[in-house]
Amino acid sequence: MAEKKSLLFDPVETLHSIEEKFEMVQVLNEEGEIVNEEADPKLSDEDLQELMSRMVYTRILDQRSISLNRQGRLGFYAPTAGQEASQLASHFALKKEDYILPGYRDVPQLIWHGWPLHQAFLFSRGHFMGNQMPEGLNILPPQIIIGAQYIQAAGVALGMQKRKKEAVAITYTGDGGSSQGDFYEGINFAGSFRAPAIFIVQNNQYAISTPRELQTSAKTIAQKAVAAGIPGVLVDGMDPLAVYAVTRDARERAISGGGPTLIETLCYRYGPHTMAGDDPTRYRTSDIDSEWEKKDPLVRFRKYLEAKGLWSEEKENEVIERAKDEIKAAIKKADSAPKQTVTNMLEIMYEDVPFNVQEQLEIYKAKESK
Ligand SMILES: Cc1ncc(C[n+]2csc(CCOP(=O)(O)OP(=O)(O)O)c2C)c(N)n1
Repeated sequence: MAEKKSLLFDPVETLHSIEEKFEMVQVLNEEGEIVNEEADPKLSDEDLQELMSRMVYTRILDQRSISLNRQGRLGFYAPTAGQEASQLASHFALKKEDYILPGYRDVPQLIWHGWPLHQAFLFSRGHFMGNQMPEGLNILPPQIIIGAQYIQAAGVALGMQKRKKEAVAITYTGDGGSSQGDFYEGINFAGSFRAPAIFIVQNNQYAISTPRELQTSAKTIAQKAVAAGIPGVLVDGMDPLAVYAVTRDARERAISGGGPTLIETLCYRYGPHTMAGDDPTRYRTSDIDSEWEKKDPLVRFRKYLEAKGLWSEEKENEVIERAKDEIKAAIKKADSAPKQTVTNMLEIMYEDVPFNVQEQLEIYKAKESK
């Protein structure tokens, strides 16, 4: 029997020492106090108020979308409450030229990038007009295939690099998405070409009912960046200032040739996975819910802004009323879209329609013109 050779290093020790380095970045604690002066992005008063307005607006949009879904006036919907800092503060660090490759829960970032609300509602209803993005709006429709957007983001970022654009491709998936092959291929490929991409994993603790602990034996998802040779950051996803600072840095690194970054935002979804029958009480306890509610991004940001004299109940109510009015107008506009036909679907699918589809197209045109 060969003599057991000892390695020059201890791989278990190496693993642990790497894992320990991925500490969570936090700027604002649960009490709304700055705990990391150095990392404070020092946003202007106007920017702080704008970011708060967007988070409040989006919480209302979430509540309204849930009730519109229950009334049968919306189709597919994935609730967003609890993830506002992860979604909106990361988006706040972007520029119009940046490209967003979202997952199905990332409607808020698309709205703030310029996706008209009535189109988001049409998307939810599966109406083709929801996916006809306005010219110059750099977004793709929300991806339903888990993780597929990671590969597409690597490609879009590479395209931007080749065209010498000063812009990034940003993509979002969940903790479940980080177990997909596409996730690894995307971050590895982008790293290999130093493509200007930002890969965000919103770790909201559950992939439908599968808890984060079952997803991987890695201590953090951020550390998966190491194997791709790119920077990885673990950030408090309920802290808008930390999420903003980390994404801003990743963007700067990307556009200055430093390649992609993987960001894991620790957050929580308060609602069900989607409105299609998920019941979170079957896999989460109310104790876990209340632990996370204490970390609420809106609560801590409100405290922070109020202490600075930048926020009030009156301001918040103004945003709530505006959100309600705009949502009402947008759903009315979505209602006035023409009824979708099979012809519509077949016509927009191909540039050159294959003969067999052409045959079907003729049949449906005849049927639908009656
Ligand atoms: C490739 C693929 N496999 C399975 C599904 C079904 N599915 C839809 S959502 C989901 C869980 C995703 O969880 P996570 O990535 O953590 O994102 P979250 O919904 O929590 O935001 C699964 C398995 C899918 N849409 N695509």
